[in-house]
Amino acid sequence: MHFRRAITGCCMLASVASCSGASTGPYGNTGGQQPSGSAGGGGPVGAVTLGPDIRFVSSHNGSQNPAVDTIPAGGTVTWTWTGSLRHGVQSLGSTSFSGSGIKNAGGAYSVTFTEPGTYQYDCAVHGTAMRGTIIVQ
Ligand SMILES: [Cu+2]
Repeated sequence: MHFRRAITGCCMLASVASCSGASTGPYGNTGGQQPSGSAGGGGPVGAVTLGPDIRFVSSHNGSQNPAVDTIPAGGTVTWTWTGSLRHGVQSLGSTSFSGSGIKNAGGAYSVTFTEPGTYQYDCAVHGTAMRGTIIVQ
């Protein structure tokens, strides 16, 4: 059931590449949500994780359910599946984008947003219990 593949080597590479000061990782913040401000969660703009439980989390500012990310037009949002639950990025409303479909843990999905607007989404599995918003400027 458990695929070990090159996960260990991959993770080591990833941690070296992304370990620019945030040694505690994306969930290392003890207080839950970060205060809104320039410091944020320290991650890149447009990086959102799904899970490990029922939540979308902005790696940039720590916001969750909804995870709110603001990106420039032409910017890309990448969702990364964590934990063991299946999730899916599902666009809501009239300003829509292509959803990911339902993916297993370890999946990733990216969308480049060219048109300014506010894009609401939720989880194709968990519905509005998991929500996010992308603001494209
Ligand atoms: Cu979900």
